[in-house]
Amino acid sequence: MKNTPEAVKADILAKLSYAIGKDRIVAKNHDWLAATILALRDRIIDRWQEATRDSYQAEARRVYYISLEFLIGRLLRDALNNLDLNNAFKQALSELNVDINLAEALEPDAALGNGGLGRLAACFMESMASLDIPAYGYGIRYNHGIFQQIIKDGWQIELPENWLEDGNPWEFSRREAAYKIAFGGHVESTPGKTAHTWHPNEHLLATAFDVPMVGWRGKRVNTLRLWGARAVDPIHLQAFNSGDFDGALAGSRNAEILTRVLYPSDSTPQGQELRLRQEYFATSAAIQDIMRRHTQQYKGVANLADKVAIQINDTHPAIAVAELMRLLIDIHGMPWDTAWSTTQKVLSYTNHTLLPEALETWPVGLFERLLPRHLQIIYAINDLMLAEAHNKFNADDEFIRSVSLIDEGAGRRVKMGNLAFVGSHSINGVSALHTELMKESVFRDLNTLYPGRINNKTNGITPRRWLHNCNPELSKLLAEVGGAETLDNAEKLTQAARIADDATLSKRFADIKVANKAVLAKYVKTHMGIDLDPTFMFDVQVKRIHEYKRQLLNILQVIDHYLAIKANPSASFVPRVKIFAGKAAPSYTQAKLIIKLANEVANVVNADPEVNKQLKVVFMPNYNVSLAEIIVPATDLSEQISTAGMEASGTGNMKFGLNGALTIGTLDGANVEMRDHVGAENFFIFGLEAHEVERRRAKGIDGHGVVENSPRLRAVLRELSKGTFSAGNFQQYNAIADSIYHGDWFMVGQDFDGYVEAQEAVSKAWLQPKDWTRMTIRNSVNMGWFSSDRTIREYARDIWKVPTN
Ligand code: D6G
Repeated sequence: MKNTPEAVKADILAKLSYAIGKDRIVAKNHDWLAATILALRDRIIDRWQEATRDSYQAEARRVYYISLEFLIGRLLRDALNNLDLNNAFKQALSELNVDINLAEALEPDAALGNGGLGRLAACFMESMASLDIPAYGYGIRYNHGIFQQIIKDGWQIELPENWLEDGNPWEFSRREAAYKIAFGGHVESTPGKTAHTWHPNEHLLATAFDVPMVGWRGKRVNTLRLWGARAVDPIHLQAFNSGDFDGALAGSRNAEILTRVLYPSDSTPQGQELRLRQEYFATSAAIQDIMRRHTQQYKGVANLADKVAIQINDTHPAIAVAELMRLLIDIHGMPWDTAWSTTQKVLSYTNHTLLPEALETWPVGLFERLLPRHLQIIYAINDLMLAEAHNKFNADDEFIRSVSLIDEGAGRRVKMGNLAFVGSHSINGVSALHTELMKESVFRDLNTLYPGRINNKTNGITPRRWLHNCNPELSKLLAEVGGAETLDNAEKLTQAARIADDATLSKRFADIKVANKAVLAKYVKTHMGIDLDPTFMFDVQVKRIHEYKRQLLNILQVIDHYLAIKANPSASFVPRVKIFAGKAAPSYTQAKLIIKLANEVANVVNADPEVNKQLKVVFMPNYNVSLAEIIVPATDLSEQISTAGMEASGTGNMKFGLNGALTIGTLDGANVEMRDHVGAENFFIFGLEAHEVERRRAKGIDGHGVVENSPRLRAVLRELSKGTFSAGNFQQYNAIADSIYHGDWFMVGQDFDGYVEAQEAVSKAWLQPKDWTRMTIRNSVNMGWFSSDRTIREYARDIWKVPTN
């Protein structure tokens, strides 16, 4: 296939006519987008098939990444750049009088994820293809990705997001990959036999939709397989004909509900059950597909552990342990011990959080009702493990309670984190600090029982999307100075360090930032009507809204700054724009109140002529991957200010650093390693450290005392209760003040003064533009280690035992 602009142009026109059915005289931008994607897709498919052939012929070990989230965002730009077809397509389209940017903006942002965990899965898919690993992603084809956020009167409102409404030209439905997923019923056992027969009372079908994942320079194209749900019998005709329309369509309805939304709210028992059903659905379909592919090729499962490596992304797919055991024993007739050692060799688990509420547990009753055979298997694994604990250590009750797969307190529950741990040969954390804390806290006793399984794999980001695609001018400069190989190996970006010592190059570096800020300012003006001045410092905190991420700390500091300006309006302050964006979980009331506060502070600040010449505040609605691609390159200061010990890694921190933002942050997650790489003198650290947080919590915190000791915080909280940001409603933010006064769990009060001081240090640094630029360059060129290529090489070497290229 030719890739000249002429050839591309002819192909796009052919697609427009024969696939879309439109003449160019009436074609709209969405038609051009579809025709462009189809023309590009043809250029991907050959490589895709080659990769499929290659993995069959080479009999190589395949890697499977099971994740309930894949936040892939738009795919057009990624694929164009990774195949080096950007210019050819741009020229072809411009000859057709189509603005590629306008067409591209119509591509839906595939938001099959919530935040960092899902975006990590997407970066990993790209890196696995770029490193030539035969890898498959498995997830769910949710009809509605993460909700669309609008802000009304300062409050978050959730609207459904309809990314599939107009079809998805990237996906291929694979009818041959359809699996029965069962629920409920009972289990039949035969005395003396390990294999059992499960008689479920409910079935539905999982059907595959494949999306190609293109690696850098088109090295390899892998598959992201997303499962849709269908009823086994879409309609019971007899019931329908007898007038029972609801009953006739119940199967279809149940199947449809299953993949409707990502993260059904689990505040109701129905929502909880649906989530467990989703998890089992996706995991069972993936494991059945893996077994199908393997047996098709190797005519049996004896060598499964040699040929298959499955990564469980967080606890959501942890049921894989019991499902793989079930299939090996009940369907393939493997003896228990062989099945167990096979399962452990095949599976590995990534832990993403130490927050107890995020380490899933399911009521035993629910489990028994939906997955009776799996519960039996889990009990059997538990019995064997607890016996081992007794034999090895003469374990006491507390130890047994901690390692057990069943939580016997307040209603019996199955502990999915523990299940994933015992069923895996590798359990990894996502930053050095997080991994250490994991060993000391959640998995302390399991780590004693099974030492050596816990290891660290610090997260990473793909430099293709997060530098080359979103910040092409900076990518060009870095490659020009550091060498073209920096594009292939981001760790070589250090070769561009001399930019910092060269006045002309430094100026170019700084100018690129200003140009990116102008693009963001224009976006904000168009979408929100707010004027931003690109010479202000762009101080940004964008991520999910959560108390531990402490957007509140940031907003309180904004109020402190506002009060300082009001007290002395003629003084000159470093001009800043405070930018916030992020979604709060629909049932997370406190997080939604924080969004309200951010918006109201923005309204007051932006409308006050005494203040808005030196300070602006913006809350950008509907944060998603595409918005991040505009914000990240335009950021001067990156806010990574979580309560120490609570952010497992973070990946936003890396994206900003790579694009030349300075970080203000706590010693949490990957911030610690980032500071080590870029040098403490180029990083603004403040606040309590993880062990101190733990110590204070254990001792108990006098919130009133904390506020008493900080006059500035006191003044800020007084302002909240005066109704300045709530049109005179004095009670509006009581819950926020209470969170500090009553225990200050997230250390917002205790870190406030330190944060304000660190912000003052930032302002001081900004006043020395040459030094500031030097620091930003040092941050950018030293971030290459945080490439997801490095992370994936480590997974491949230490966990999956597969080669990389
Ligand atoms: C992907 C890539 C395509 C291949 C298909 C089925 O869509 O080339 O034919 O998967 O492959 P298996 O699932 O049968 O391995």
